[in-house]
Amino acid sequence: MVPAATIAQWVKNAVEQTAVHDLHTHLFPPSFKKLVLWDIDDLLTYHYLIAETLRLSDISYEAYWGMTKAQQAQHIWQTLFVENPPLSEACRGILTVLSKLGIDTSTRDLGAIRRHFPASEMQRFFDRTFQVANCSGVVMTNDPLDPVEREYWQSGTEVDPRFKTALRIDRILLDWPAVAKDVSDLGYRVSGDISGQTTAEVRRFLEDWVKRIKPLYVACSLSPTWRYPDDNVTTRILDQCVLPVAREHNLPMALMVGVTRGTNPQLRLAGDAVGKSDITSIHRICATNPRNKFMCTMLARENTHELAVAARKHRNLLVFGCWWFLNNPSLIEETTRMRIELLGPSFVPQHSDARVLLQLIYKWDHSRTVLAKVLTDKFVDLAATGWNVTQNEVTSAAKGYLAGQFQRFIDMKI
Ligand code: HDL
Ligand code: ZN
Repeated sequence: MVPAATIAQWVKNAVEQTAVHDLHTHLFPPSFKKLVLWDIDDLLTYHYLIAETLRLSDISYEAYWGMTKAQQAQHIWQTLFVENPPLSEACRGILTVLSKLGIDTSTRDLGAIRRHFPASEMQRFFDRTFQVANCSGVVMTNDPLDPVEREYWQSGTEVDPRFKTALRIDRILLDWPAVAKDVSDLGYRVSGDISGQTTAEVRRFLEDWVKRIKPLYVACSLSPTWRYPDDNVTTRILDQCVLPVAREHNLPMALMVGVTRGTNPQLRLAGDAVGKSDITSIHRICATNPRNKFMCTMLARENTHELAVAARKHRNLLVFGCWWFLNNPSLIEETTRMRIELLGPSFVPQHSDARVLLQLIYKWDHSRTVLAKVLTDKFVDLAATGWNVTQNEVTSAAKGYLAGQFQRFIDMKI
């Protein structure tokens, strides 16, 4: 029987040495300058840390939002790293980034740390980050209704090949009829009601953006109250516009379910929360659209188990990631262990959700550590049955979890 220590080494090597293809981020290529976040001040003003700071600081929301980004970063550093122990996952992440980049934090002096990130070095940090994170590529979140981003696409801006696309359609699905004017202003004959012409024109809008950005999948985030089917515009747009276009182009529809937007508006992007969602809707949408492929991640821990069971029932459903409030070591371990036990190799354990380039370094370092721990246990359990575990088998499993399973699902013809 292969010794547990040997298996542990095989798993550690395989997980560390396998390049990850990160299937969901909010990153942009260096050419999308106005949308790039990459340095220490961007890291510190990540919305997770804003929420944590405003719990410990006595500053008012107005006073915080009235600061410059540099002042906000200084206040967050002082509050979370100097006056308090940086114990949260988001704080630890920043220290992991700095450590992996060889930056000394012993002085706890933000000014000294800032000097490692001159604006002129941005491009070099792109290459260094992908290399340190061992990441082969990331999938962006591309919103054609964001005027700043749209301008880059319509002007033919060059896109670094490491940056793949995903067509994000929250507003099309959730903000009808209010969004109809924005779509109409782009030259599509749509109106507030989902009448015949509007349906055809929404499909044409989707088709145009599929052709323009060549997405790997179409995505939307949904609230805990989302139901499918429902007697509302969201279901009609899904059934009459989105799912037909996705089917025609063999594109998965990524359903990211469970976010309650703007629970505390004073926190802006940091103000979203989580709610338990309806798993029956996932079963129904997969079962009634057997020629569509669906990716799904759910934000509530309570939905994790039933989502993994749902994936066992629908071969057109790919479960992915420990999303957002689940992206913490304790919950990544619990979730990944349970998913391997229920799904074996056929799921994607993690995505980074990175918004700031350097986050790739910590989000993947932390997740790889947990994945390696769980995968070691599972292969040791296999060896205990007398199964002759091989190093190739371990390497193949790691490659599947970090890139292969996603690619297989993208390529799959249903
Ligand atoms: O809707 C989403 O894609 C979420 O990931 C949100 O962007 C969220 O603010 C986030 O960044 N989570 O990590
Ligand atoms: Zn996201």
